[in-house]
Amino acid sequence: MADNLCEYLLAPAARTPDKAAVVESDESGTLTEVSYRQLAALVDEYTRALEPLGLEVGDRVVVEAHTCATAVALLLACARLGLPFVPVSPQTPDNRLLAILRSVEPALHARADGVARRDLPWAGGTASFGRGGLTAQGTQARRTPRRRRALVVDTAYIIFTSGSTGRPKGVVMSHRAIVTFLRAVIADGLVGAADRVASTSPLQFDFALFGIGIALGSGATLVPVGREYLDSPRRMVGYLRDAGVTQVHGVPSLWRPVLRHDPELLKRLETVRSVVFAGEAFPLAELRRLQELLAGARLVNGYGATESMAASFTDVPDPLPADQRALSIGHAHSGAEMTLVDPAGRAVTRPGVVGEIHLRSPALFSGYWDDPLATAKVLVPDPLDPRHGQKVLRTGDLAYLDEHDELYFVGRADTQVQIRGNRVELGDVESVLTRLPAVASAAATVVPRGSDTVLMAGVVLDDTAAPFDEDAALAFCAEELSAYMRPRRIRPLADLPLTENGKVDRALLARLVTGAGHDGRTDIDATPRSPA
Ligand code: HFR
Repeated sequence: MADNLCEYLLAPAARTPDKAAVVESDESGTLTEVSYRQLAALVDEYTRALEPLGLEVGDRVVVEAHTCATAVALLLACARLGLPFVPVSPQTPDNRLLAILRSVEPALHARADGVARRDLPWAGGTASFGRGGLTAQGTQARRTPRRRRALVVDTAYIIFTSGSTGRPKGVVMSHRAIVTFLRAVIADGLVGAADRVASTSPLQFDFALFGIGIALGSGATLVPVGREYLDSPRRMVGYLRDAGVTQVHGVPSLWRPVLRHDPELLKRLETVRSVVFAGEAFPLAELRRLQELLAGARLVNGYGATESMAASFTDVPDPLPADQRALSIGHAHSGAEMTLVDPAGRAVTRPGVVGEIHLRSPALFSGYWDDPLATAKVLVPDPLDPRHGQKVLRTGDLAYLDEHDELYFVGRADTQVQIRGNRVELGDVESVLTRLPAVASAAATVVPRGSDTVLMAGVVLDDTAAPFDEDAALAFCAEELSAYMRPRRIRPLADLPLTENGKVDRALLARLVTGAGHDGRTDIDATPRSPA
């Protein structure tokens, strides 16, 4: 059925079999192409290897791999057989992988060739897979299947989000949801068959699945960029250039090293015609520099959550107006709609009024794996008319409308920072800090201090910067920010701390800027530095 994820993504194999589906570098660093025909042959081979293992529609398969042709082929083979895949990256720590294994109880944990075997107290079936095929060990004997056919309402994949609070939540996405979403985004013109789409996120982040989905769904070419190419600006730009990449996907932190250490390199990316960034707001000072250096490239602000993969794709104005202080997240992709709802459940339609984004869409997730309570909190009756029974996604994100009916992201409802009763936008504090001459990037966070919460900030300096003068920085903040928004301390950092998916890790930042030592005492207990 066309709405099966595998059938949808392999469709180009019939039309353009010899076109490159995936371009990747082999161990010697040589770029190799895998055509749609070759990818389809790999999917057939893995399907034949999986069928005799006694797996049934709905049985999960954990796939541990980097984004590469064989991993894509295994994801598609699972999708063809109605086996939900659960992608994890080799960097996933043992205890987190164990928590995922214990939660989804997979029939198989498949590891890509080259990924180290882990010694985990887990007794399920395992497999290894690569160009030579898939070999399984220890799967249970064939049992009489209760379900024979994979339907579009069945689960295509389960992505575990880092879940800011407590245990990781498994976002369950059906074939129908993800295929409907990909079709809409491709129809909206984000990518075309002539594109070569670079994917830079780890496989357990659905930004990686997004790259696979829109590249193959549009008959374009996927260019996964390995971690070894992302650490050095020269290697990253060289790889994107050699592979003839036309569209680059990545979180804002992808661009931070090259913007800081070697910005002129970006002028060599003549083939890059568009950049899609997602995951968190792109700091405007850095975005302006990226826009200047990638002259003429289309910059797209992709907004959304794993629970619907994404919601909107909004072009950054070129040039970004100097007085613009926030990026628009525009309108939902075709076939979906974002509305703002106030705390009383009423629609917010007046410009400038903050409300919580609710997403109506056929591409919503099925629920959190094995967690009906968490599901009920976000898949809610439509607050604007609960009678029709159709659920909407309560995103937990706050935004306001401008006079052109465009949405502007303000922050997360659960990380709304209140300092002495005032709502603080960390982004506003960070954008003031990036105006300091020596500061390349900045991040702010709050740290509890007794009954109070104190605002703290970390800054990353330009290579050319003189030693950081905290007092001068604090004095600048005193001129630019109202008292309750001034950071108590501003600490220089080598780099902004990042989560596994490349977003700024504010919990780690809090520990770094308070210099919490082993004894847990922090130097914040010393006399406060910011001027009265
Ligand atoms: C997110 C969600 C995947 C593929 C997301 C393509 C796109 C988007 C995704 C990635 C993600 N400006 N805040 C933004 N699934 Br396009 O980050 N998913 S998530 O579930 O891990 O996190 C949350 O991240 C959202 O609820 C927002 O709070 C925040 N966020 N994009 C943006 C953003 C600001 N563009």
